[in-house]
Amino acid sequence: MFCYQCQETAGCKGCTMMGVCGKTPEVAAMQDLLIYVTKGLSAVTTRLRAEGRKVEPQVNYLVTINLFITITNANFDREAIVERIAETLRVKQELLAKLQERENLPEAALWQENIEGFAAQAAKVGVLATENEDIRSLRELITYGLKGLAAYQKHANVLGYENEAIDAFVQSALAKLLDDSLTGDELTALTLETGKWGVDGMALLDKANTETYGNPELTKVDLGVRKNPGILISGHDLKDLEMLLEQTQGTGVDVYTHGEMLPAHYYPQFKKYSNFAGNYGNAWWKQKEEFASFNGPILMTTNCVVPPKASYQNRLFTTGATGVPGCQHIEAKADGSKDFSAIIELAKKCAAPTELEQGQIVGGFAHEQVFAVADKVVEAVKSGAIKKFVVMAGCDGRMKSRDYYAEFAQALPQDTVILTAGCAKYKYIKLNLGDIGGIPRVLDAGQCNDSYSLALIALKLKEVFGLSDVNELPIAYNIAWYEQKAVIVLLALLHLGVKNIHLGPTLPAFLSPNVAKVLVENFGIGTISTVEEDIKKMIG
Ligand code: FS2
Ligand code: SF4
Repeated sequence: MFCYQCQETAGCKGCTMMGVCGKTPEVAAMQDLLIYVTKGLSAVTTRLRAEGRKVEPQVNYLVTINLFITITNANFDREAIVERIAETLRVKQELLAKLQERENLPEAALWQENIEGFAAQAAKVGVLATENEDIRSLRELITYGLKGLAAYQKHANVLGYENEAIDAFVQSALAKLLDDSLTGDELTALTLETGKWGVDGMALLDKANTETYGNPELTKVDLGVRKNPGILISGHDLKDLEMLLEQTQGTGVDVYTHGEMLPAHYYPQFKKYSNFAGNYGNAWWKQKEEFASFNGPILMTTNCVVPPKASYQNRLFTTGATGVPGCQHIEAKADGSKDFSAIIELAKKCAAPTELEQGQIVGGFAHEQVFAVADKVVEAVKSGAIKKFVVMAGCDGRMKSRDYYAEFAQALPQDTVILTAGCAKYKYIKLNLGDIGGIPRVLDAGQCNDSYSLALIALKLKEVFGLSDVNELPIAYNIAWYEQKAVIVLLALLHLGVKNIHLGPTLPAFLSPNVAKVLVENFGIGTISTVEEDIKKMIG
């Protein structure tokens, strides 16, 4: 196996024996093959569109779910991935038959095998199949950006929001990754174009979320526990949460959020559920302890899943793109609805959660909530009460080096405000960093996709202050990354013209020295050093 798609990759180079995340070589091989056949399918759909034919939404969904499944910590179930490969080959074969012109299609578009032939082909089509280090780096950078974009597309799609142009781009870009004639410059241009579509994808999801559930608003979320048995729901899928809340009404079972599901509490629509009890625990990597002490069932709607301990494996359920062998997977019915009764019945037999902490988290500072207090914010900047904003969005992770982010947040001067989104927030959101004239010093916009809100807030401030360039704002970017959704967020920020982003705790292993040089020279991308040095560099 060879995988270097996430920040925790072995030795900051690549996982070759076993994933640090727990991914086995067998699962890695099938994920490589799933990407390969999805590129092949995309070459066919791209040709169909060029011939003026419509590609059905179901085919677009197949591409997005396939990409999503291969994101770090989403799916560890080899059999489930094998099924996806077989299904993708079946759909591709049908579409191939509709093409008028089959000449010059890439090999991946024509490759067809039964399950017995999967392992041999997987060994030929992994990341290292591209020999040139820089071309490989650009191809993977684009692939990872597309995986992140696909995850956001999937969430928008389940809420009934579509943008065929994004699907067409994703598929045409996947097809281009099979084209050996593309130069480094052409792939660099495609990387930046992926960022443009990343902005569109996040805008679509923002519209889907806010039109369906209302605009996030200032909210206090309880961290303690109640006396009823509970279900813990994690990941990013708000539709799954809505269905679970509906189905638990009147059952005597409470629902708690974990990890990236915390920001669901900020949406007005979810406040009507009296059994929506609060947030339990922290970021994804603390699952093993926190799922054990939760006592009740856990529903993982997306990554990040940590392969479970035996003590709670029978309480862990997966759905959507996630999968863990030995855990029950809840599939959507044809109309998109899901039956969570098995989870609810199990919850009724479980003890209430063991309390980890008490208190509250304050959040809900997505674009509309910040715009609502824009006058106050602008006044605080003008008076000098706020000297700088620091965007600290992104991901959390288990490496000790990430303690840097908690220390950095604590070392920031009192006249700075942290803008955050994603699970990175767990490093400092409970530190009681205070407020500036009623404005909390940590403004949480929501999930990682809500980094889009932070970009809108920056653009609004640029407008209010009459600036011509977003980089003239008193904003520093100190972003923590882990998996591929952070890649699309980064490419989106680059597309919006944001420069001098610090990316840590390490730069991606998939950036070759030459590709990293292009990012440094054109966008001023850098990484982190020590808290003291970085405070000097970023805050001055
Ligand atoms: Fe955190 Fe994991 Fe949000 Fe990532 S829970 S690292 O999936 O997308 O951020
Ligand atoms: Fe390694 Fe990350 Fe790939 Fe898992 S996702 S195998 S930890 S690089």
